[in-house]
Amino acid sequence: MNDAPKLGTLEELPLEYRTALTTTNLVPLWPSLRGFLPHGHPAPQTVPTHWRYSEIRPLLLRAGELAPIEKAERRVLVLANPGHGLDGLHTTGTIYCGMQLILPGETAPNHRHTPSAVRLVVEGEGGFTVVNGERLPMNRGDLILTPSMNWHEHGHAGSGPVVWLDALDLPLVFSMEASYAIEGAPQRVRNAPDASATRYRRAGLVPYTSLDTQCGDYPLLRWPWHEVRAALQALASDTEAGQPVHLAYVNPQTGAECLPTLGFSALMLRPGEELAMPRDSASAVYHVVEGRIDAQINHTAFAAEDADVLAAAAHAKVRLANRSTEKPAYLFKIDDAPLQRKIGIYESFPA
Ligand code: GTQ
Repeated sequence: MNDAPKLGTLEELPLEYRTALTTTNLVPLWPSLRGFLPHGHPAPQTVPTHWRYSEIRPLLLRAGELAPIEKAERRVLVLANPGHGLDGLHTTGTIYCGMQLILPGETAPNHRHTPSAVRLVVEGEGGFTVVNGERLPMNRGDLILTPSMNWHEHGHAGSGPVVWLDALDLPLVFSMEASYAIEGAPQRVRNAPDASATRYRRAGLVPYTSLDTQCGDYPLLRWPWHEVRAALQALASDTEAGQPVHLAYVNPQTGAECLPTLGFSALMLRPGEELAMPRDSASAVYHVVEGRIDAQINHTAFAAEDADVLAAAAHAKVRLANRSTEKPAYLFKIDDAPLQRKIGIYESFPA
C-alpha cells in the first residue's frame, strides 16, 4: 500500500491549463484522489475530544443570563469537534451534539425539522418535551426521541435548571442540503403523558391491535433511565467478564434501530472493569451517565466523569475502564452504524 505510485500535483500543471480548468468549473481528480480515497483506511477529520460537564455547566448557566429563550429558541452550546472547525457544528462527521438549558417557566417553541434528534437528560426535574402531541417527562438519564419532521417543543414546570444532551443527524442532513425547519403553534396534547411507554411497557409485549394495524414508524418515544439501568444490571449477571454489557435502544414493534440514521445504546462497566470496544466503521459519541471512566481513543487518554462527553471517529480504537472498584459505571453511546448498515458500508473488525 505504501508503495503506491505518487500521483501528480496541481503545481506540476501549467498555470494556463489550471486557469482554463477553473474558468470551466473543472478540477483534475488525480491531485485529490488520495485525499478522497485514502488507501487502506479512512482519514477522519474528527479528533478524539473530551467535553467536561464541569466546564460546560457554568458556561451554559451563563447562557441562561445572556440569551433569553425568545432570542435563542434553543439555548444550546454545541459540542464542536475542533477537527472539523468549530463553526461546522460537527461532534463527529455525522453526529451533532449539544447541551441544552431550559429554565423554569420557559418554553422552547414548537417546531419540526428534517434532521432527527434525541435527548438524554443530564440534570434537573420538571422538564418535559411534547413530541407529536404526546407529553414526555424528562428525568435524568431518560432517552427521548424526536424523529425527523415530528413536532416538538420543550417546557419546564419545575424549579432550577434543566439540562439535556441533544444528538442530531444534522451534519448528515445538512451535507445533503436537506436541512430545514418549520415553526408551529403550540401543540395540543392528544393523549396521556408518556402514552407510548404505557402501550409498549415491556420488551416482547406489544398492543394486540398493533399486529394488524400500522402503528407508525415510532411507536415508542421515551426510555426511562431507571428501566434501562435495571436491564443493564440484569444483563450483567448473564454476561461473562470481559464481554460488554451493552443494550441497544430499538423500535419495540420492529426490533430495528429506533432512528434510521443514528443508533443509541447503553453500556455498563462493572466495578474495575476494562473493555476494548469492538472496533467498527461507525463514528461514536460516549456520554457518561454515572461514574468515572478512563477512556482511550486511539492514542489519546481521557479521564471522564458524570455527564462528560467523548467523541471517537469512524474506525477508532476505543478502550473504556471503570475507575471505581466498588460501583458500576454507565455510559450512553450514539453512533452512525444504522445509516452505514443501510448503505452497505458498515464493517466491524477483529480486536
Ligand atoms: O431542541 O429542537 O440542539 O432544533 C439543535 C436544534 C436542539 C431542538 C438542538 C434543535 C434542537
